[in-house]
Amino acid sequence: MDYTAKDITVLDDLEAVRKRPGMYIGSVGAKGLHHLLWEVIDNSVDEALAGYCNKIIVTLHSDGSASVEDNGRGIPVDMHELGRPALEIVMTKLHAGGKFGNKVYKVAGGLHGVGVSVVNALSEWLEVWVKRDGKIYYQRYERGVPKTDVIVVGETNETGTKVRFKPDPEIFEELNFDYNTVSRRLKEIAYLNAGLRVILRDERIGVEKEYMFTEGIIGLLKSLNKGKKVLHEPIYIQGSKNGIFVEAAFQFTDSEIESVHAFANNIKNTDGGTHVVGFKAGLTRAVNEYGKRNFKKFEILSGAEIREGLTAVISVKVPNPQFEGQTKSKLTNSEVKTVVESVVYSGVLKWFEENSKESEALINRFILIKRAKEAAKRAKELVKKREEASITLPGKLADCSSRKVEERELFIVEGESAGGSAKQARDRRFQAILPIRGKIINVEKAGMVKILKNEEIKAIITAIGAGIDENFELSKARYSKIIIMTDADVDGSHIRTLLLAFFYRHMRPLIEAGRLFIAQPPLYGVKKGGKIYYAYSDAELKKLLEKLGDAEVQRYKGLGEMNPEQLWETTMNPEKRILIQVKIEDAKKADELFRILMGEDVESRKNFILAHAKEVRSLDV
Ligand code: 0RA
Repeated sequence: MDYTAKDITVLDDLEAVRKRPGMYIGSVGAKGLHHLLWEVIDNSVDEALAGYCNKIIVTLHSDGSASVEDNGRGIPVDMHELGRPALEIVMTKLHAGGKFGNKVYKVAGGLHGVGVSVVNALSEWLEVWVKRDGKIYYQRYERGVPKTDVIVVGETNETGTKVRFKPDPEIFEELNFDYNTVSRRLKEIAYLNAGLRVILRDERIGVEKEYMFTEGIIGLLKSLNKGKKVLHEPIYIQGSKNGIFVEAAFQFTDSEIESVHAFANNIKNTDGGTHVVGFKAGLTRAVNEYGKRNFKKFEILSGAEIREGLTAVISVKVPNPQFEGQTKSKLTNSEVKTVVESVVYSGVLKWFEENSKESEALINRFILIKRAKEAAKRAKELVKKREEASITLPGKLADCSSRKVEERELFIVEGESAGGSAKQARDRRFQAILPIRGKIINVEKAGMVKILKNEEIKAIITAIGAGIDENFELSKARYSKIIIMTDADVDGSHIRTLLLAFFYRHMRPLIEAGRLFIAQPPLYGVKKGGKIYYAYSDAELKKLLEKLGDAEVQRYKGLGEMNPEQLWETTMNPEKRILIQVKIEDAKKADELFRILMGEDVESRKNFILAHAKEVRSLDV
């Protein structure tokens, strides 16, 4: 071979590709390796798309090479203007493929469509056979450089192209083609090109598979819906305009899931794009048009209401596809939307008009879904409103300043005077005080529903800020500790029971998380020699008196009897106080007790009081 100026540019191209393979195929790992194969396969698929080939055989050989054979027209071998055979130019020159006219729907450079010369440059060796004009032509290359001329090696009456290549170990970190990856892609190709026979031979494991789907994307749709309850036969629509070819197959199922699979020029677009937008617009418009024409008082349906349970496959063939994203996951050609929308609109409308029984059932389904979605939306708005309303904190709350929930404490304090003392006594940095009025509500007469309407209870809910019942979200609670601080008398005990029952019924996770406490104020103050000692139980008092001898004993009946300093020292100071953590069983008991005290059932209330007279008294202490 004699080298001319043109050969030098070929060598430049090869060098560029081998120097920066990532620029052309993304990576030199498994992904890049498979890109080589996709590139070669795409060329044959393009020939099939052009309508000249109906069979592609992919072979994974034991020596690490792969071959792709088709029965298309065969790559032209005649002399090209560069003074070399066209075949050689295609195989050695970057982006030369498109110039040869079979790539109407070729994918613009990048992921696929880099040209078979890139595959050649990155292969230890590559061999090509072309069957056309009654002859078999052959050429071999090593690392992209021709090692033979295009020579005739036999005769045939068939046409086609076969490329066999061995990825270069000097380039690739991964050299093994993955059977599953390859078979999955070939199956997809077969689905997307109805009638095309795609054969996979894996000589390494002695397996041969053939994919051929007469139904094309309808077959893909059916396989996607396998195991689902479908509501009708697949709807298939096709059409074209301005060189854009559109195919859509879809079907409604009884599931709630919408799943739309989109392809442009046989490439999967996982993020959809203009073809998907066009499909959705056309479908929505057609369904509403049909509804308006055939139903009295028809309410316009939204796209989402229509698409619940929809499975769809959309495949477009676009002359100059534009994609977004490294993996071509989204089609961006704006002209595609218009074409798909109009094809889908007229196709769907036609189907609905022709299949009135199915159409009526579908429209009724859409209306049902619309109602359900509206109801769900209203419920959501209600919760949101409630939450918004709860953002304004109750006026009586003396909040703390720390923003760290883990150190914030809320004291729910009974009585205005005790509330006042507590506000003076507290450490305002991390202790908040919510005073609640003496008898919040007539415990004996009011049920829980009424109690929830009670102003004091509402203040507690908003102060905690985590909602109630099934909408309660522990993570939203504004305090890490909720501390109930009530007087040690009958009223105090009533209120404590009510509060425990309330938390048990409406904020149970708070208790389960161990975040509800009962403050333990001292029962006695013992004065001796100008000093004051505290006793939290009768036993403690007894011990204290034994130690101190003669002393003045004061029994605290209410929190209000202590001055702020005393309240801080005895009940609120985290260093000295005693807090009783509420256990779920305690709260449950309180709830049972509350229900009986509430007394809807007079008989059981009587029995309970008789049976538990003692306990009730002790609770009331
Ligand atoms: C350019 C022109 C023609 C066919 C092809 C390329 C062609 C390329 C590949 C790649 C793999 N298989 C292929 N099959 C065909 C058409 C030439 C004519 O007019 O006959």
